[in-house]
Parts: sequence; C-alpha cells; structure tokens
Amino acid sequence: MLNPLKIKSDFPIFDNSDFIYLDNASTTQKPRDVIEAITTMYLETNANVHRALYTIGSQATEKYEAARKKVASFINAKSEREIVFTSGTTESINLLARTIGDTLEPGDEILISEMEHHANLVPWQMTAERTGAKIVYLPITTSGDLNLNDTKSYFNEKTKIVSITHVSNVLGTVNHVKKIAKMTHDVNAILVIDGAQAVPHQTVDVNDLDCDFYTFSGHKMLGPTGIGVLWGKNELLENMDPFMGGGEMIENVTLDKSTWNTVPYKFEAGTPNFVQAVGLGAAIDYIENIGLQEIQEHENKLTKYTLKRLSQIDGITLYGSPKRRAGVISFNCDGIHPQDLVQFLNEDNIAIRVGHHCAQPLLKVLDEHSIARLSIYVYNDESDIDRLCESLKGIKSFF
Ligand code: 7TS
Repeated sequence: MLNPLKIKSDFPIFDNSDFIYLDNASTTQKPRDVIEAITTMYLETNANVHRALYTIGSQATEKYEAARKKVASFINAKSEREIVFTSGTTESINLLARTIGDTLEPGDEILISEMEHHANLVPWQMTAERTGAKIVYLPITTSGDLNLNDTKSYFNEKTKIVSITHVSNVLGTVNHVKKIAKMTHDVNAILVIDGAQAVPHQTVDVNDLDCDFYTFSGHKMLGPTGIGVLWGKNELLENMDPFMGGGEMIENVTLDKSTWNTVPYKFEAGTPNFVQAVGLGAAIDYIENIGLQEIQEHENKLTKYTLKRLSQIDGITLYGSPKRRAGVISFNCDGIHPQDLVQFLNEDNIAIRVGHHCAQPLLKVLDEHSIARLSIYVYNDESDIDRLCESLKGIKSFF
C-alpha cells in the first residue's frame, strides 16, 4: 500500500511545515530525486544535445535519449521515435493544430467538447479561423459526463479531427477514450487526446486506447516545468509537415530550400529542454517505483473520502458527479465568494485553486463565473482533507 506520509518526506517543500497542497491539477510538487537529476545535469553534463562532440556532450545526448525511451515505455509507445518532446500539453496541441489542423478545408469539422481546457480549444479555434473549418462541441450531461448518445450528428463524414480531454481538469470526469476512438475511426477522422490530467494518475497505454495522438505535461507528474510530450503514431508523424523551423530539425539547408530531419527530430527545432527531459525521466522512475496501480487506488479512495466529507458540510455545492471520476473536485460554499474562501484557506496554510480553471465554456454550462477546486496526488491523505474540512467549517462560521 502507498504510504503518503513516507512519500511526503521525499518532497523538500513539505519539510518542517504543516503546508497542505491540494492544487495538483495546476502543477505538482517535486521530489528530491527529480531536483537532484536536474541539478546533476547542470553540474556535471551540461552541453547541448545532438551536436556537442565531446564527452559531456555525448553524455547529455545519451541522457536525453534515455529519457525519451523511458517516456515511450511509460505510455507503451511502439518506439521512442513516436515521442516528440515539447514544452507541455499546450505546445503539443498547438503543434497539432498548426500541422494536421492546417490541412483542413472549409466545411471540415473539428469535434471537441464543452469540458475542454482552453489549451484544447483555443488552438483549434485558431485553426478554424485560418482554414474555414468548423468547430463542433460535444455536449455534457448534468452529471458532467460527455453526452455520447446522439453521436451520429457529431461524428459524421465532415468530421476530420476529434480532440478530447482524457480527464476533465474541473469535473474530474474520466472519459471513455476507447469508445471515442471507435466512433472517430468509424468516420475516418483522427483522434487527439489531451492527457494532461490522466498520465500522472492512471496507467495510460496509447496502443490500447487506440488514439492517434496523445499529449501531456511533465510538471503535472512530479517533473519539471518546460517539458511535455506529444505522442503520435509513427506513420502520421512521418506524413506531417514540421511545426517550427530552426536548428536540428533539418536534414539539409540551401539558400533555396530545406529538407527535414527524421521523426521525432523534425518537430524539435532549436535547443530542446534537455535538462527538463532528464528531470521528467527521473519523475517517471519515481512514479514507477510507487506504481501507477497503487497511485490510482489511493486516489480513488481519497476522492471518495473527500466527497463524503465535503457533502457533510452544510451549504457546499459539489460540481459534477461523473460515473468515472479522478481526484479533482470542484465546489463552492453558499454565501462565500470562492476568492475569499481560497484566501481564508491560505491563512490556514492550505492551497487550493479558484477561478475559471481555463475552462470558461464549461463554467458557462455550469452557470458559474468562479469555482473553488481541490485536486489530490500521491502525498495527500485523509488528514489533509480533515484539515481542509475543519478550516472550511471555521470560515463558514466566521461568515
Ligand atoms: N489540458 C488540461 C486538461 C489541463 O488541465 C491543462 C492545465 C492543460 C491542458 C495545459 O497544460 P500546460 O502544462 O500546457 O499548461 N491545467 C491547469 C489547471 O487545471 N490549473 O492550472 C493549469
């Protein structure tokens, strides 16, 4: 069984403090192993990758490519050639919106959903502006699940790209990717999955899910900021144009014309975030040491406990009750502005997030401007939730 207290002791930010961090959907804290992997890289093997032909240059390149292999195996990609390092989910989706997106024609449809983070919405709106394609939104049910009933009107011969979140960053809904993959491929469209809130918390097997592209961020899975992943089926990546031009993404450059490097380097223009990639590799080692199965079981149990404890407090509204839910819980408290709520919690050294969570269309569906949200991870336990609930009760009585 996973031991959150022992795990917490691996995270220097919690040393000698009663700080309770429940904003893991925004970003996670970093274990010592990850911090040390980054520091060691700078202290001992800092040289630019794929170009520096001296000892530490080769070592840096080896570590960078080892991290790519680790990522490939973590999500069960067929080969590390299918792993493109980006700066994060946002860049991964923008890359797709500028490449496969820009092959669309007027009248083509991009199908996304009402529960998307802006990172999986705005880039497609920009694609639609450029190409004349149309965005269609899959609606959500009152429980916060995707409404997959009337699928014929959403998945049709005009649908070219479907881009859906694996797990909602507001409602915690875990979407049925395999079911959506079948609907997508039945109309010969391409399926992109935004896995930012899934990969840190559950086993993701991109082959089993049968999607075409999958994206996620290192900083939400104990890794550093500035590193993310775009996984794509090799044959699709091979046929795509590059996203950005610059160093290392080329095969040959003349004054007239350039040709492209092989996949995945064709998509990694300029000096990549190689130190951060190595940090992400250390984060994967750390997660695999605990075990994703254990992480998922721990979070399921703690989510149930949190929902029960919050529902026992008068005046708390919980948003969404999806059939399959991850450890993201949005709520508000009658008569207290969520902004005030979060500030009072902060005085008790408890961090949660408030706002529209970069999902304004979803908040409109929920008829709210601002929502408080807690999100759990490996170092949280029932005592964190107890303290949160005690603090909430105190704030309520103050108001
Ligand atoms: N997709 C989802 C589902 C997300 O939750 C986020 C970030 C992103 C994409 C973008 O990830 P980035 O690493 O490129 O920024 N979500 C949040 C959040 O819920 N609170 O802060 C960031």
